[in-house]
Amino acid sequence: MTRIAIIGAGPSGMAQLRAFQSAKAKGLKVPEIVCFEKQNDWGGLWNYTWRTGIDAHGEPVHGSMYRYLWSNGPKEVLEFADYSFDEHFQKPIASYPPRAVLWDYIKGRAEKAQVKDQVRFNTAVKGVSFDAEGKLFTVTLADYANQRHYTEQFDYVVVASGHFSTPNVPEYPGFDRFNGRILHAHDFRDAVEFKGKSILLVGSSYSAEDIGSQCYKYGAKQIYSCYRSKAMGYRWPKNWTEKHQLLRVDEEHAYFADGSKAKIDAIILCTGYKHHFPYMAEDLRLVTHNCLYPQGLYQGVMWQDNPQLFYLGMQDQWYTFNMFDAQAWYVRDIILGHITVPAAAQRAEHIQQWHEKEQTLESAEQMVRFQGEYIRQLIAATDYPSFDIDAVNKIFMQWKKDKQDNIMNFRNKVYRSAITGKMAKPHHTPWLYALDDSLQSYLADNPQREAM
Ligand code: FAD
Ligand code: NA7
Repeated sequence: MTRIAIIGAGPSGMAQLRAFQSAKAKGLKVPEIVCFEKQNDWGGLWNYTWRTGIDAHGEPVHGSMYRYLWSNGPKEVLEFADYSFDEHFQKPIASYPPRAVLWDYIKGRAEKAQVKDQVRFNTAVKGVSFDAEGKLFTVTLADYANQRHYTEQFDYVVVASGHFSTPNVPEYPGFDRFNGRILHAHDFRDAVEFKGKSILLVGSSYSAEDIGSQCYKYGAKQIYSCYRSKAMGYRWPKNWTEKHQLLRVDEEHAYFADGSKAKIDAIILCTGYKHHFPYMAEDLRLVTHNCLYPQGLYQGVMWQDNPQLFYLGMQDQWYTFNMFDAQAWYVRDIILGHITVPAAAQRAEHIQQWHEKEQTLESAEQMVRFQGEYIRQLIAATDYPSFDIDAVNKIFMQWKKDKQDNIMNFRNKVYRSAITGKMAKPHHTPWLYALDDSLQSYLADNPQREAM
C-alpha cells in the first residue's frame, strides 16, 4: 500500500490529516498515513510549553509562543472554511482569541475528524533520504516513549515542521559584557518577568510589536525598540520609544545610530527565525528565507526536484490556517492523482513567474492580495470549500488600519466572518485589562459573576 509520512502535527500537519480524512469520508481510497510529532501533543506552536532550550528528550524546544499571547490578526482571516468558530464554540466569540482558545479550535476540527490515531507522538524525525531507484524515502525516527531508533519507508513525505522555531540570533558588540539578560523572542515566555524593568527590543516586525505590547500591558517601566531597516511607526504609549539601529551595548546601556543611548535591564532579540530542516538530506532540503513564494516549491508546496516530496506552510504568513488547508487539499489531490502535475520545465516557469511577481510587491495590501490569489488558485483545483477571499483581504486591510489608529486597542475590534456571514461579539474586557486570558475566562459570558 502507498505510504505517506507527515512530519509535524502542528496546524499544517493537522490540515494534511484532515484533507485525507475528508477524501476518505467521501468514499475515496486513501494511502496509509503516518504523522510523526516530536512533542507529546498536537497543535504545533499553539501547544504551549514553559520550556526553553532543550526539551525532556534533548530535542530543541519547538515552542516560540508565550503566556498571554493573543492572536495577532483577527480570527476571521484564519477561519477554516469547513469548520467555523461558531460551529466549534457554539456561540459567537470575539475576534482576537488568546492562544489557548485558538488551540482549542484547531484541536476541535481534528478531533471531529478522528485522525489522532495516525499520529505517532514523542517521535522525532532524525533523517529523510530518497532512493532514486526504488523511488522510496527512508525516514529515520527517534521514538522517545520506547527509547528506540528505527527506520521506515514511504512513497511520499510531507514536511510540516514549521519555520518559526529556530531563532536567528545576531550578536552586537558588547553583548559579552552586558549585565542583564539577553534572550531571543523564541525563549520569551512571561511578560511579568519584565515588570518594572527597562527593556530593549531589537527588530521591528510582529515579535517586537507584540512582545513589547505584552511587556507594556504587564507593567514594564520603559520600552525601547530599535529597527534595522524600517520603523514600526505606531503611536506608542509614552514609555515606549522607537530608536534607529542598535550599534553596541556596554554593561548597562544601548547605543544607537542616531547618537542616543539608553539605560536598559534586558535585551530581547526579536530578530526572526530560520527555515531549518537538519533532518532532510541535502538534496531534499528547502533553503529559503521568510518570503511569500519560496523558490523550489511548485505551487508553493511541491519540491521541484522530486514530485514525491512536499512542504506545507513554508511561506511568510498573512493567511495561516486556511492557507495550510488550501495547500493540504492540493497536495492530497496530487498524491491521489486528481491533479495532473506539469513537466519540470513548466513547473520551473510557474515558480519563476510567482517569484518575479513577489519581487514587485511593495505595500502590505499587495502582499495580502498576492497570498490571497495564491490560495484562491489552490482552492479552485480541489473540493476545499471556497470562501470569499476578497472579503478576507478587506478584513486584513481593516486590521492594518485598526492597528495604525491605536496599537493598544486594535484587539477590541470585531469583524464579520467570511464563512458564516456573522459578526463577532465584542469581548467582555478590553485587551489591555484582560490579564487572565485562560480559555475559561475568555469564553465566560460574565466573568465576574462566574468567578463568584
Ligand atoms: P508549527 O506550528 O511550528 O508546527 C510544527 C510541528 O512540527 C510542531 O508540533 C513540532 O513539534 C513538529 N516538529 C518539528 N520538527 C520535528 C521533527 N524533526 N520531528 C517531528 N516533529 C517535528 N499565526 C496566526 O494565524 N495567528 C497568530 O496570532 C500567530 N501568532 C504567532 C506567534 C508566534 C510567536 C509565532 C512564532 C507564530 C505565530 N503564528 C500565528 C504563525 C504560526 O506559524 C502558525 O499559526 C502555525 O502554528 C504554523 O503551523 P505549522 O504546522 O506550519 O508549524
Ligand atoms: P520576522 O517577521 O521575520 O521579522 C524579523 C525582524 O528582525 C525584522 O524586523 C528584521 O529587520 C529584524 N532583524 C533580523 N536580523 C536582524 C539583525 N541582525 N539586526 C537587527 N534586526 C534584525 O520575525 P518575527 O519574529 O517578528 O515574526 C515571525 C512570526 O512570529 C510572525 O509570523 C508572527 O506571527 C509571529 P529587517 O526588516 O530585516 O531589517
